[in-house]
Amino acid sequence: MSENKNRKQEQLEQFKTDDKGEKLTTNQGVKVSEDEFSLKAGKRGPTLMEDFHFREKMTHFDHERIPERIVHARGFAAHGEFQVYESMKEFTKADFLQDPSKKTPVFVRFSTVAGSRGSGELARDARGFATKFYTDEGNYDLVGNNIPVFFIQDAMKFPDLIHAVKPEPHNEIPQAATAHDTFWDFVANNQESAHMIMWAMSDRAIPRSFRMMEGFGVHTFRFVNAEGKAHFVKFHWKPVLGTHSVVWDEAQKINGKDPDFHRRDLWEAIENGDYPEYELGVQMIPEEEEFRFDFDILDPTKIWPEEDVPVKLIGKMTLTRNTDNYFAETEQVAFHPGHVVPGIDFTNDPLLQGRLFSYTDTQLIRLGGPNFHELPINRPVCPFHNNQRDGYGRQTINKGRVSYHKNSLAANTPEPASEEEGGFKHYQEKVDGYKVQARSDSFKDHFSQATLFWNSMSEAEKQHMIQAFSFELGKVESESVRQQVVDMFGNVSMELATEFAKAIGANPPQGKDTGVTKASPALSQENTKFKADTRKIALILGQNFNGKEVKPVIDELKGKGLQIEVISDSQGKVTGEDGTELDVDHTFLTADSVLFDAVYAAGGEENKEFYKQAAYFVMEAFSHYKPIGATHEGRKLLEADGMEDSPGVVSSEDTKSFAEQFSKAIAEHRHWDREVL
Ligand code: HDE
Repeated sequence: MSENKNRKQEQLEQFKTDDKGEKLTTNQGVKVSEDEFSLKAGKRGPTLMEDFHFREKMTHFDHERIPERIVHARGFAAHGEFQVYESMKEFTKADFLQDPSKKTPVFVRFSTVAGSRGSGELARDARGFATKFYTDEGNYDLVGNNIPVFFIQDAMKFPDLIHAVKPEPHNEIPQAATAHDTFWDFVANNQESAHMIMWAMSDRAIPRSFRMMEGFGVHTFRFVNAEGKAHFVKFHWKPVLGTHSVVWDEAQKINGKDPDFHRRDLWEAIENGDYPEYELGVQMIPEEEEFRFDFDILDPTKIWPEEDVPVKLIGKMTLTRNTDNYFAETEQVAFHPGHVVPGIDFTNDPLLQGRLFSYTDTQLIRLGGPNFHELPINRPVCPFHNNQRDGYGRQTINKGRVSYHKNSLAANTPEPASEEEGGFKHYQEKVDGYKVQARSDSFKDHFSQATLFWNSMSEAEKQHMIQAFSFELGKVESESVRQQVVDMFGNVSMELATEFAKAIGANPPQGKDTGVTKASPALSQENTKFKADTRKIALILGQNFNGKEVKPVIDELKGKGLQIEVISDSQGKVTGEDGTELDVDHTFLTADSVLFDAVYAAGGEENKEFYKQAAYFVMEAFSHYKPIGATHEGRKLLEADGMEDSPGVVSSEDTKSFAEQFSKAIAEHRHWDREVL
């Protein structure tokens, strides 16, 4: 494991312990002489209560679990650093956004939303993308998702949304899936969800990797500079490797073959030194221009199209270190959108306002009391002083008699800091209105941006969405709910709703859609970055393969930053006809094409069983539009179904330009223009 030290790492070091090589003790420090057999009255007699080691060991075990997060239970995290490109002084006084030479430690947790802690990672779902910046002015949490909008506009509805999406209450089915009646019933009866549903039914909801997805703060926040001038701001994370997804059939299979696919990918990338990178982007709107748009900029079901409000890339985050202990770090980390620093402030987005309550509240039950900020992973790297005292699990030993303000016995300290001294001053927004429980009229257009999203998709992406709606609603039992959803999405796009209505045997939608013709090219993954770096190739090899020619190809592909794993029919080694020996990483039994980005079939000795399994492997990868490379006997695998001339299939008799062509095909990610057989 790499040891990239930063201030947070140094702080965490103080809490780490390594039991290797030590004598076993109780938690009281008493050395233990027996750890296999409890104390009994006679070898075959009853266990005695006075066996304090047994009692302590069992009690601790009985209490090992804490409640999982009510949402985002399944997550995975890593440490890293953030650096701003140039000072953002003009817009914000946030200290960590001033100095390009300053490195701010971060801890990032990615998650799915609906599934339990043990659920498969390739569920069709939004992904959480929560970043804790350990700044010199205190912790700043950017608690975002990989989708820039949300299902609802007001936090009041969050419990309803989550009740509808979670497994149904009578039988706890289905796990980590939206394809069931209560979810779609919620959607049809809460039509503000339309835009978010378009994203959830798109490829965004089945990312290839945590390293290849965008992140969004979702809400509109405020940047405030030293002069007190404010800008509305939306936050974006842009992955350096581009935004890429798997296909739905593949996602479902990955959940069976490797339910840890995403965490394994992140863990291995970091262990290999392929540090995941994301650029931080901001969209900013001056306070005076709040009403310039045809949507309300406080509405969390709306994006600010990038073509209208450009994303300014202001810095980069690099994840450089895996955790030492999943529970202590990933499970105990407590994020909160209300953890802000001077220079970053809130807006009246009613979803954000409600979140400001929920996150502390949930930690109180999950982490068992008000002292969760003292857990090593949650501690700021700057000092903290106040008059809060006591509570479960208190670790700080506050000296002195004074725990109140104002006082004279401690010279009125700890004392509030002035703004110049770094004291947080809430942005002074003028608020004037009646107390009402209502939706603003400016929040009532639920469909225009959903149509904008549809218009922005490529043909392949549109097909994937039609299939996603057809799958999800195909699992809904209530005909009435199915029809309600068809009619609802007729407002978004008649084309989309008519297509999936056909697939699920519903009536076509009536009426007409919004008629919005605008598109936002930035929304299509077709316009993302394409790179071959770090992509995983399954190399299919049999005994007596052409070692002389294949080995240089392997070296060249590795040189281009690709990861290669050898697949064969049995474990151990494969030996080329020239004596080249390679370790077999997996057999056809322990691996599957869905776990790789590309397949390179280089073949080997004739063997019917080998070729049967290899042919299935290649065929499956082909059906998921993946790049296929074939040389030598491997080329035979392409003959059967006439794959040879398809896009993204690189087959070559001589290996000279093969690696070059193959890695180009890999960089393209998937070959959607391929006719799948
Ligand atoms: Fe969350 N959300 N959320 N959420 N959320 C939680 O807090 C909540 C929302 C997000 O890796 C919970 O510590 C309400 C939007 C992430 O630990 C809880 C509302 C966005 C994570 C909670 C929302 C998010 C959470 C559960 C509607 C994207 C995981 C455990 C008003 C901007 C953080 C916890 C991690 C977690 C409440 C909506 C992102 C219950 C009430 C919108 C990434 O407090």
